[in-house]
Amino acid sequence: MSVLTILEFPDPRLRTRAAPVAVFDAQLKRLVADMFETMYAANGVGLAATQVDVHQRVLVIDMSDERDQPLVLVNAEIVEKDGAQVYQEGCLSFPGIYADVTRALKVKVKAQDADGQAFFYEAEGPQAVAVQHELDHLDGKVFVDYLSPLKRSLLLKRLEKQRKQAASA
Ligand code: GNR
Ligand code: NI
Repeated sequence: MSVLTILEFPDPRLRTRAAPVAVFDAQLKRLVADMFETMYAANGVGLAATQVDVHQRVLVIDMSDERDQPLVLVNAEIVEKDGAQVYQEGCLSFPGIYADVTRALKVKVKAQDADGQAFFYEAEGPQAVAVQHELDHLDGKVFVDYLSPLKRSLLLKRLEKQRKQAASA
């Protein structure tokens, strides 16, 4: 297993739309294992393959405090959504930047596991936020896309400033 490099905004590769997984082979299982290792190493609650420059519809989530509830969704599609919630989001591709985003409160997804077995998964609250945030990455979308232009430019300036400070420290 390996910790992979996470692409950071404004890397244009984050705008790539991922293709469906067609072959459920050892290479896919290796990708999933590496994505979990990368997510845990970065203390993230989710990771989309897009963020590690693999443009296939694979996402991993673990919202548990104990970091022992790995969930992998391959070729996930939202089939139902309900309600709304505002949640303060962060993203491993925007280190140190947080902003409130409004999303559905509940989602039901149809997905496949790493063996290609289809299943339904229902999430509510923070879990539902994570699923929607990761699915957006697979479509080349990031959380700051939901903000007003003013708020977005403020946060992106802050990101630049933090990077400069980190580089000179
Ligand atoms: O680690 C993460 N935390 C987080 C917090 C609030 C809302 C969404 C997230 S996902 C993020 C990891 C990440 O960037 N996944 O794409
Ligand atoms: Ni993210």
